[in-house]
Amino acid sequence: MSVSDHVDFERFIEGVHKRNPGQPEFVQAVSEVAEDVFDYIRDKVEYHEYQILRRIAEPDRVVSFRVCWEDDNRNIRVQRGWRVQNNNAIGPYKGGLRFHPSVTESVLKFLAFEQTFKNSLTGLPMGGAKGGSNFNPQGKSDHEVMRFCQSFMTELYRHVGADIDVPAGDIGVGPREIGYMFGQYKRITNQFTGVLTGKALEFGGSLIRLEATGYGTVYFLQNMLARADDSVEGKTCVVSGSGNVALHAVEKLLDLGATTVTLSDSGGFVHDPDGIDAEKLAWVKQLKAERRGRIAEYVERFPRAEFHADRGPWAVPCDVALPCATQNEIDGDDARRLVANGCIAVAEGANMPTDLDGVHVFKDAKILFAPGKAANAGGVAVSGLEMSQNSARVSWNEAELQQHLVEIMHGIHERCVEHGAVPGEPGRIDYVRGANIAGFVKVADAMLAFGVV
Ligand code: NDP
Ligand code: 2IT
Repeated sequence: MSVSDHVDFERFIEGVHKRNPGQPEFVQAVSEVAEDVFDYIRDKVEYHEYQILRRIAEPDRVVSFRVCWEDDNRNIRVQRGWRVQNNNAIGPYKGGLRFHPSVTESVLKFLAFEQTFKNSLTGLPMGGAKGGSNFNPQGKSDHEVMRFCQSFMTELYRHVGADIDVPAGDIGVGPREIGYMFGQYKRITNQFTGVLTGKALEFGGSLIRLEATGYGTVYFLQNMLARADDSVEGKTCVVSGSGNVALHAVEKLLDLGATTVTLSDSGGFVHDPDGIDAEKLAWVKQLKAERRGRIAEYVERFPRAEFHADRGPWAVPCDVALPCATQNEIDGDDARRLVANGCIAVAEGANMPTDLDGVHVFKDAKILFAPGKAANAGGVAVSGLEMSQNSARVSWNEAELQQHLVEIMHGIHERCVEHGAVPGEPGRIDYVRGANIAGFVKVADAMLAFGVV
């Protein structure tokens, strides 16, 4: 960036800061994208004249609402719900719902902003949105979760629709919650439409949607390593999280001959130096899905492993790191530790798990670093395929869908390579820059076609 471009960039970020007080995650996500986009649009007058980035960084709308529900002790509980519809230039709004006590408007705005670029990268016609609530499903009974989901949908239904906005799952929202919300939408509207994705197979869900984010993240890793004449086989991997994304990433790593030595949750991480094999993985899946237990229980069942409370797994030496839990779980120090311990590749299964300092550490160290908006796009891509199947009232078979997912992840990798070449360093790809620019161009060109709206 030249000095005057840098001044423009600083002024832009200052404006974002001022307009979004108390929303650090949103400002962080916009800053990361703007760093690359400012450089790219330097000589592209129309993007400046039409204020494209400024407009993408202002959500189309933020809907905020009260969600009341009654717990099992008949106490009335009050939660906040939101849907952030960021941009629908290239398709209906699309993005998950997150139920977690850490959810704020800032978190959902950052996620909806990122989703806009991610969905564009998939090549499918989907705009960007995100929603959720500060409701904490942990420790709640099935009936409490059901009542909450029904109450949440009783407000949300008026803002969504198969051709308007199609939510799905995210942290704290899996098949159980999607079932309750779909049931309530159908009941209120008397319509059976593809208003949510991540549905069970019996009522319009798609095969491999559950696996798609974790598998896709590993496919992206595979593409990066293949381009560097390397492969996933034989790698030692550190994975965080123990939810949908983490466990399916571990499953695919195992398939491809890599060894995963860690898993985590908000209580801490487990380190299993022998590796998490198929039997152990099946046990963790059951622990999490059926018993909704804590990862600390792993060491009771597999005593050669160690549990470390209140810490992430980033000090464990590895070849590859896959952060699959939540935002800002890798800071600059974690990133420096990973690099010092010989990590050669990072693929983000979670959204924005690396903070800005950490991103710069990985970029400076020139390791292979795949940002979430590229690496974890497999989930929303298969959601897009679920929408297609719902519209056509068909169900594709597993082989077809697997093939689509592999091809879509390959296509995203190609788009990153096309836009991520580092000047003066032949062959090197900056995947962050590649993803930001490739994601931006499609949305920006659609917005230009619409004029000022
Ligand atoms: P799950 O709810 O299935 O699992 C989340 C995991 O992350 C749990 O192990 C959870 O631990 C842990 N976690 C959540 N919040 C925190 C926190 N504040 N600190 C430490 N650990 C935490 O969610 P997913 O696997 O679906 O989502 C994981 C990440 O992947 C998120 O960033 C999500 O946005 C992203 N993602 C998800 C997609 C999907 O299709 N599901 C698609 C693309 C991205 P605990 O149980 O203790 O809370
Ligand atoms: O962050 C994400 O891409 C998701 N949670 C999946 C969104 C979706 O609509 O499938």
